[in-house]
Amino acid sequence: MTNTPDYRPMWTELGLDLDNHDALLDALGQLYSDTYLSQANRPEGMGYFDFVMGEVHGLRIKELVDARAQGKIVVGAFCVFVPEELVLAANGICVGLCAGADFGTEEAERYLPRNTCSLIKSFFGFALEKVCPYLQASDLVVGENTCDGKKKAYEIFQGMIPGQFMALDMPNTKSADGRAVLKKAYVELIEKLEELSGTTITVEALKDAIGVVNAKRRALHRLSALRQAVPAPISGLDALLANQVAFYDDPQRFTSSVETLCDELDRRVEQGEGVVPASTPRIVMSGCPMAVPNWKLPAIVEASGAVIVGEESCIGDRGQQNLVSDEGGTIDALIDNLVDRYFTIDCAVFTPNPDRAEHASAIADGARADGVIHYALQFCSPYQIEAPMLETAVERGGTPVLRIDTDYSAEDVEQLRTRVEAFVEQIGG
Ligand code: BJ8
Repeated sequence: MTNTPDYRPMWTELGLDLDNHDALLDALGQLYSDTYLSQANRPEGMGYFDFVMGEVHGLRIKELVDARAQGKIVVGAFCVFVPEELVLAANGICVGLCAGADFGTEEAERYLPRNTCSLIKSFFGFALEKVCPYLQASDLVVGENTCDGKKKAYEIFQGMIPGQFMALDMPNTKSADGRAVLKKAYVELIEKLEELSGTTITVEALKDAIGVVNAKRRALHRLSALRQAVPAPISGLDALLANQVAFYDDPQRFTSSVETLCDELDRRVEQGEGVVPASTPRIVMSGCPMAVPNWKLPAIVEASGAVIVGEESCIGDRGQQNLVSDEGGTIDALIDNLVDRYFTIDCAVFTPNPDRAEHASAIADGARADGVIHYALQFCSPYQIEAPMLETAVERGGTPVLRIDTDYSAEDVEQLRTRVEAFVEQIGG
């Protein structure tokens, strides 16, 4: 992470704690270099993503600050149920806030029980240590009422960012009533966005926004499809990075960068060129989202001699599957279209949630996976409880599953390595 221009005045103005922020950037820079830059045979198209990561607290934040100065709003979101389409249609920019680093955990545990998942502790830690410029640059932070941990944590969290927070009420069943709850939540979000931005969302603006986000998803679908090739043309770590950057970057620039990357991967596939040999064991990851810079388990998997060829995850296929129809001539019709698409996200907070296991099996089959690793964060009841059901369904289709529960700390790295290596040996043999 190089920070060539001096962003410190901007960070100070945003209210960051510079000492804490320096410590975070130092740790991230080292981690990025060890995890990413050390990989062999990377596609040239990853250069863009390396640049974005190098400027993730610099140039991108400056773009947000400049956009605000020109009258745009910045909206931070914790969940893929917050429609970027609505934010764009309200002359806004949507950024992901879910944090993936073990930072500020001790501080967070002053407010949260120790048995809270790492993801929640991480966004608390980032806020308390004042190290997240995305949070500081957001006019509105939308927190969705999904799992109990998030719901209850938001009750405390909103007191830390007074006037900045909005709770998005979420259904917990995929019923007609549940659909109505989601639609009501989206209507309320529109009202809030219009109030904040001083604009009225028009049919035309919303259709444009749907087009922009659909194009981004199409590009990511193309990337997913290319990973099905044998040999895999890109590492799982690099594909994960592209999916992570989707939450921060300008959507149009991101789309064209992913398309450029995919053109290169297309050529690799045509020439039978892989990032690893064709005999490399192929793994699909399934489970909790992996927010930047949560690369611990994928790095262990790929260092163990396997390649990750798909993710059943919100930062992956679950979050990006399906497009929104732009058919319809009213805002109400377009909100229905949004609900149609977002209601297909098979997050484990829904009950029952049979589609997720089917989805994981379909990804594993499509990607010709030799094994699936189910990844759950410790204390994440929704994903931990679904794990055995998913394992049974995927193994019924003939693909072995390894279940892993972990957190963001480095304490279990050696233990994980041992388990993953044994699994890779089993499926590769
Ligand atoms: S749609 S997965 S982004 S809620 S890991 S905080 S579930 S205890 S993140 Fe998620 Fe939206 Fe669902 Fe996706 Fe709770 Fe589990 Fe922690 Fe989690």
